[in-house]
Amino acid sequence: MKKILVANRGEIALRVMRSAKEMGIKTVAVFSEADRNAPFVRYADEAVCIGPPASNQSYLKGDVIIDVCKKLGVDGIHPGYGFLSENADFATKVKAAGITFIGPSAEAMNMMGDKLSAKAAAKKFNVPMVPGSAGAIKDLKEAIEVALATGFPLLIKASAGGGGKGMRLVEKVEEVEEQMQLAMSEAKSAFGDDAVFIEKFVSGPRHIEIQVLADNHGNTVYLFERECSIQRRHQKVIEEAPSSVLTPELRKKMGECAVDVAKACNYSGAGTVEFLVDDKLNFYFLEMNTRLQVEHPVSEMITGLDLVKEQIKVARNEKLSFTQDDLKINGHAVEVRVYAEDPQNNFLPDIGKLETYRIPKGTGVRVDDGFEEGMDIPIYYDPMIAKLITHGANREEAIERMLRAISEYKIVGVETTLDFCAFVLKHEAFTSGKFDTNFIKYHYKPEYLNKHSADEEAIAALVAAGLFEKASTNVTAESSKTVNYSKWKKNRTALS
Ligand code: MV4
Repeated sequence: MKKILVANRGEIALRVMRSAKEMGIKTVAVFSEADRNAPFVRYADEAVCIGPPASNQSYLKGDVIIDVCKKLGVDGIHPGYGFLSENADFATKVKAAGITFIGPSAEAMNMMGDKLSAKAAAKKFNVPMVPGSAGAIKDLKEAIEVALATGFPLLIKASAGGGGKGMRLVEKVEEVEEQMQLAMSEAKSAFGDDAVFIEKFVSGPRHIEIQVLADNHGNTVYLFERECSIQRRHQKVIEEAPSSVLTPELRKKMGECAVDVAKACNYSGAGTVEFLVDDKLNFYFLEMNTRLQVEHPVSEMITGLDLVKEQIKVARNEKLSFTQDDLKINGHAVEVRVYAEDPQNNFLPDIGKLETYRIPKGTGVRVDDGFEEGMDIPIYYDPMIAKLITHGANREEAIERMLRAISEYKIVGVETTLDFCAFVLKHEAFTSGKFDTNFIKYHYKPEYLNKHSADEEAIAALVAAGLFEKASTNVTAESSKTVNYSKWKKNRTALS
């Protein structure tokens, strides 16, 4: 493989190209008109504009992207995450054009893209699953029978769904009919497929996923777990590896189940098997993601592997160069997603210019970003500015390092989720490890971040009273963890 096209944008395009470069592989970027000045476009050896900003006129234009490959003599496509990464039709067309799709087969994508066929495949390997319907619910009569056999509360889920879309909670039998109809019509309009199934509701679960890697010679390994329970409306906020609740025995059990799921679909490359883990540490297979995930760096930090390199080697038909026994967990890694969103305003995307943009540095800090100072955050795409990852000898050190890195990160021009992440990282429920997928719902209120303005008002009052110099040590000691330095400085200038 001599030349790879990255069918993606932003931080992940850059991250993929870096690994390709290390392997001596040339890179091609495709970009929309909104991304003309983005770092990933400049980083690539060649770059081609493929259309207007809207994704469906650029990054989702599979045929246009394949044409670029043919013109430029590209022999592999890396799809990143999102966009075309889990599109089986695209993978089929890429293969038909004689280009290597750096990812699993279209068959594996189709099987795992549909939750019911994924569960059917996993069942053959006795992978534990939440009790519920064996297949799609055909009619109301069956729905009521299955509901009564399963017990309440239960969930109706769309087979084609993911990320919580088309999921309905049902608390008593009288609600089954209405919720079935709603679930089916939601599924039909969102995915063009009204197949739904029933699962017993697991309350307060953890979301723990296993990274797997498979070659085309029958070797499949697990690269341990990622704890992804800290989510807000199905959007992950903080991820870490390893999870603080898994014992070595449970880790091995879940890892082996994940390998079984990968084998069940003849998986190739890097993939992720998602599980729910309940308060008694029972685990249940949910679904498999057939792509490189946003949060893959935490797995890289604890294993020392470069997952993109491994993907490329597998796509070149190489054998894995290590076995399960060679893999060991080294320390602890945490990732926070830095979004251009306003945590004070219901996390609405906050678009604008990165007037000041300075990233944290130092021991154990990794920043995967796609922006530079002076750039605008485009409105057309996901508002993630960066992923900030820290690694330490243990969980405490990784968290301390993350708080230090967050305090060094200087972003002016847009609101970000950095302070919100610091709030979570300092919370007792997080530091103790005793949290589940309801953490944000239970523990976060926008007022909790108002410390800024409270501090600033206190400082203003002290300055006015001529006491600022004397009292400042106390104020900073109290507030240095939450005060955004740039705002602080701006205010001081305004006041003095
Ligand atoms: C569940 C569940 C409880 N019980 N299934 C949400 C997204 C989709 N991938 C699966 N999801 C869930 N499935 C049963 N039987 C709770 C969730 C869930 C959730 C899962 C992972 C991470 C965050 C979540 C937030 C709310 C609900």
